[in-house]
Amino acid sequence: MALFDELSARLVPHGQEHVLAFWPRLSESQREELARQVSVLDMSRLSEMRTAIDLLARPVARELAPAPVVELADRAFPYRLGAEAERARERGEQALRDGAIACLLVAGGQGTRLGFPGPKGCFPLLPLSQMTLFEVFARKLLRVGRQFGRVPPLYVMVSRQNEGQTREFFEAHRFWGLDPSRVRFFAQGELPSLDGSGRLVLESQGSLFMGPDGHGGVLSALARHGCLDEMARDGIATISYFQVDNAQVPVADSAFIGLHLTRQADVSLKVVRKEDPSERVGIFCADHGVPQIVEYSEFSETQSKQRNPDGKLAYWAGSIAVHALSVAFLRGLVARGIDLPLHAAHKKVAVLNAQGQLEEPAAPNVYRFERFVFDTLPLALRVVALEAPREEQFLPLKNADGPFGPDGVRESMQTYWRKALAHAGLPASADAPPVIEVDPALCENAREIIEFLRKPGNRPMNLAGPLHLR
Ligand code: UD2
Repeated sequence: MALFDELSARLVPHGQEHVLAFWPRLSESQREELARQVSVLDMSRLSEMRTAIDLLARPVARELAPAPVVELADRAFPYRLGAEAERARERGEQALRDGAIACLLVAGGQGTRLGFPGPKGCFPLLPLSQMTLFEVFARKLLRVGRQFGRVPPLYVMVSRQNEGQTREFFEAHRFWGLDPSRVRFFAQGELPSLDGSGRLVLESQGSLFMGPDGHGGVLSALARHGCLDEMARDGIATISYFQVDNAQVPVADSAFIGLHLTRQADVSLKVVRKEDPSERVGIFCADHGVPQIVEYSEFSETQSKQRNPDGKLAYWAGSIAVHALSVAFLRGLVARGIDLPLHAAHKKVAVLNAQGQLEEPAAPNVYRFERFVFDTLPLALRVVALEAPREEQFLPLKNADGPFGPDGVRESMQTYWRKALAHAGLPASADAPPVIEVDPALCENAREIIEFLRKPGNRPMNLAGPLHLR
């Protein structure tokens, strides 16, 4: 059968024949590319996509209530964990010594809001060294290795768009001293988009408008690339999951991992106390008694603002997108053929008109689809949420400016380290505070830097100029 007929046979039964409307005008290579896209499309997903669109218009009725969280014992700087998490730390440390932990960095996003021309992990963030986010995580891992005698393997989820650049960046920097054989890149999947009539959207005459399938694509991507089997074979029971945007994230927090293990959880998460009801973080809560994260865009304003009699927000537990995931649990989902649900978002996207020209829309015109990793929560038998100190562990680089832009993030880092130094008896001058940078391979948080500065010889003599602690 000719290629055109083969593709038609796939598309026509689903009312998608318009995808081939420009076939006669395409070059041989354009035809090949379109054929590749169409042949890997899973047509059975179309109905799932339409359901996701319907859910946008008519969300299912939820019965929400706050869900239990293991809270901090003390929120005063530099913070204390609760007794249970503190006890669990030993278990987490043993797991790290045993090599039973893998780190998983999701870095497949497009970073549109930051407006940086490249993978977000290549962004030079630290104020003195211009260290990039990828190097920050690599150095944090090296530190874990020094502490526990083994550097956990690092799995990096990338997308088709940024895989090449990400790999090249790691290679150009020789993986910052990590063992390249212990760094595994794997590409997430892609999903097409639909217009208001449920038709596949074209971005050019010879290609569909595709996008990464969300960080929830991690489940099928880990399975497809054989990573879950590899982990099981290597004795890795737990994945320490984090996002590329969080510059302050502890990459393998022993207390958190230990709590996940002692409570025999399938999925665990970290939350911070929301002060501002409109903060754009997912809310950890229970729906009909089932713990889950409801994304900020799906949470009603009334609920976000609901307060307890003491005036505190009822739904205070904001997810910082840090998880511990049980490998056995994920393998179980895959074995049962379970994938995470699709979420639709209505976006403004320039698409082809019937004449084959790109047209900028005036209003949202296209439905894009993503899966969210936190949809593993309702599938889990046991879930644990641990409160994390915000200033210490949550400093995401999201936007081009504002508090979550590069300057805002650097400023918050400065405030944090200055506070830590003041606690160590080194108060900065209020008029001309020095710029401080702490090597992530040296110390991860205020408690550690205070300890470090207490050791003889580590105290900086001069607080007048930039202070690079490494
Ligand atoms: C995410 C959470 C939000 C909150 C916040 C904390 C979602 C939908 N929302 O918001 O609840 O916890 O983070 O900072 O997760 N990524 C991929 N592939 C994709 C899409 C994203 O790898 O297809 C990665 C991306 O590289 C980044 C992370 O996932 O590391 C977060 O993505 P985002 O920026 O879309 O999430 P955001 O800020 O809306």
